[in-house]
Order: sequence, then C-alpha cells, then structure tokens
Amino acid sequence: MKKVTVLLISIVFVGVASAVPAQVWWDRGDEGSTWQEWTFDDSDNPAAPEALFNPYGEPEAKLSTPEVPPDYFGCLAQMDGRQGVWTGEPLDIKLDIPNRPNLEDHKEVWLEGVFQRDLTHITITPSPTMDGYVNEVYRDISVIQSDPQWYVLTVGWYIEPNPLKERICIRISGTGGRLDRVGVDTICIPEPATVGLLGLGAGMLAVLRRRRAI
Ligand SMILES: [Ca+2]
Repeated sequence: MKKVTVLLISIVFVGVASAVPAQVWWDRGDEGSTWQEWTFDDSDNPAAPEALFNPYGEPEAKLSTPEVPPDYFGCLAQMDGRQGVWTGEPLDIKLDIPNRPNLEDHKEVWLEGVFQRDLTHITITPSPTMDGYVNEVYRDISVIQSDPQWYVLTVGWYIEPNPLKERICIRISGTGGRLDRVGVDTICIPEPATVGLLGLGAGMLAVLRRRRAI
C-alpha cells in the first residue's frame, strides 16, 4: 500500500476515533431495543403509536389536562402546518412503554417530540420503583429553523437497574400547549456495561438527528 494511502486512512481513522467512541449507538430492531412513534393521526385517547417495534408489550399515550373545566382540550386535525395536534392548557402527556424484564440490564431511553409553547416539566418513572437511579444525560429544546412556530425537544436518560417499563410524563403549557408528535427509543443493555455513558449519549443523539422526520 502506498504511503500516501496509509496516511490518508490513518488520518480518517484518527479523525473518526477522536469524534466518536468505540461503540456509540444502537440500530432500531437491535436485541433488547424498542421504538415507538406517535403522530396522532386520529383523536384516539389513549393513543397507540402509529409506528413501533416493541416485542414486550403495547405502548400507550394518554392525553389530559388538569384544568377543570378545561378551557380547551382536544385533538386538532390541523394546526400551524401540522396534522394531528393535541392541545390543552396545560397539556399533559403520559407515555407508558413496556420493556424487557431483565433486572441485570441497564437501560437507555431517548425521546424526541415536536411541540409548541413551554415545556413545564418532563420526568421518567421506572416501574416498579427500585433502588437505583435515573440520570438525565441530555436535554435540548431547539426551534425548527424551517418551521419556527414549532420546537423540538430531545431528552436522554440512563437508568440502572433496568425497570420493567417506563412512564414518561410531559407537561406543556403557555397559551395552549400543543404536541404534534413524539417518539421514544429504548434499549436494555446487559451488564457489565461496555460503553461509556457520555459517549453513548452523544452517539445516540446523532442517530436521533438522522431519524428526525421534521
Ligand atoms: Ca401530528
């Protein structure tokens, strides 16, 4: 092999190695993984995801508002260029996601949602509650440049030990909290972990950005 070729390969390798950890993410359909995406094509409540891969059960989204009586609450067929938008003031979303019942694992969860107004809170509750911890490894809210009326929320969590399922609770408020779509990817990873937490988070974020359908 010519020296210049070796040099070029070395440069590429070093460049990649310095930017991306050895093992950085999973593909949808990998062992122990699930994914589910709600686009709210109809007004069903609870709502089943429009697209999913989850061999461990049936994920579900419940929409509600704590306001009594509600000023406005419902699923709009169209809103600001988006179809199928849940709205409430505030709007509460609960996502229940079953998962692989293996207590020897730890779990990674990534969520991405398209919404309007203010994110009041987002929490994840592993079930059953066990001794362990939930670590939020990433959170970002960014305006969609091509569609600045809407924002993208991206959150990642590391959970150990692995719970049987998750409940993710989101509240969106402001002058009408609105949710156009939300997707969740999860994976159960057998211990001992072979990947670094921070590196894994960065890599999975790259995957989510590639998958983003906005
Ligand atoms: Ca929608």
